[in-house]
Amino acid sequence: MTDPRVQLSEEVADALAEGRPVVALESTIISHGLPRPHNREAAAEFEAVLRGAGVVPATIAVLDGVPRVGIDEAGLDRIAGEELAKASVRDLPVLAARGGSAATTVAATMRLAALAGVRVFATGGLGGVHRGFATTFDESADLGALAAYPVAVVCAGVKSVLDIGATLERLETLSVPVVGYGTDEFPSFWLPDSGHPLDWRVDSPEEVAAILTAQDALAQPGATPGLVLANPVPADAAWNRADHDRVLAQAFAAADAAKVRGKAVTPFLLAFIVDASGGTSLEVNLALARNNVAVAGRVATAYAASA
Ligand code: PSU
Ligand code: MN
Repeated sequence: MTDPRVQLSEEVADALAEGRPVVALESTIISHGLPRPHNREAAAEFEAVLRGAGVVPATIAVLDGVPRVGIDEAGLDRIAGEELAKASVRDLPVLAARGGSAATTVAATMRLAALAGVRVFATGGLGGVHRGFATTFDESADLGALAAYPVAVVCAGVKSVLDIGATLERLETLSVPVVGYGTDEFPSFWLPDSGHPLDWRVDSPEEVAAILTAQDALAQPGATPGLVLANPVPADAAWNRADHDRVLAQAFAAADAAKVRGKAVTPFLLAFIVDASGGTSLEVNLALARNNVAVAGRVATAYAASA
């Protein structure tokens, strides 16, 4: 068996030891969320955005049984180029024992970031409660991870293919703080709004850092949740609402007509949406992810400065 312990890149280990800012990056968005070759370019761009701001990127994945926090160029090539499995938290021990490789979801990325001591994480969108959950019980393990690991996740909300209201209810039940970054409303991935108001809004990275510091001070060992920093897609990069609504309605109708069920529904819908939008949904996806990475860099910098 390979060593199942988390392996930090030298760069990440040094930065953490010296109290310099580090931002965790998810690998499932690279391997499953974005098509080739855009995915490899995006992986490089996210890291470059952070480095340009003096922040150390820690892309997270499991390679040959080793959970890695901070991945080199060859590792990024593998994540973008290979047909990797998608691993959530429950898959980590099996992969480690078998020497397997996988991209990590938000949940698994949070777990490994927490083990490494990385406090801030950027992704595109969170997993959540699926439409029809009352009969399928389909709810992403991302929500349970947010309740369990002290990592702040900068995201553009959840995709409107999920049940946004139910997702927010579950986050409340799980005692996960949800804070709008420059917004009073929860964003819905491709759109900056969703009709769901938020209780808390911040307008600067320093305000987020203050909340994280307070969360650390109030921490109960083994029971400290993460935080959702809901960062809307910039207005000039958002999808047009009418096109969004039209394409989503077409996607749901097509899934129904093709009798797609269960866990095949989301991949079907997302592929349909990229296609039917003529690539617009992909451009919006890249823009919001880039923006989340930039904001996460500023938050990690403010948090490191306040420590
Ligand atoms: N949302 C996106 N793109 C993604 C995902 C979510 O807009 O690629 C991925 C993330 O890795 C997230 C995972 O953690 O899907 C949730 O999957 P599941 O519902 O199977 O837990
Ligand atoms: Mn699921």
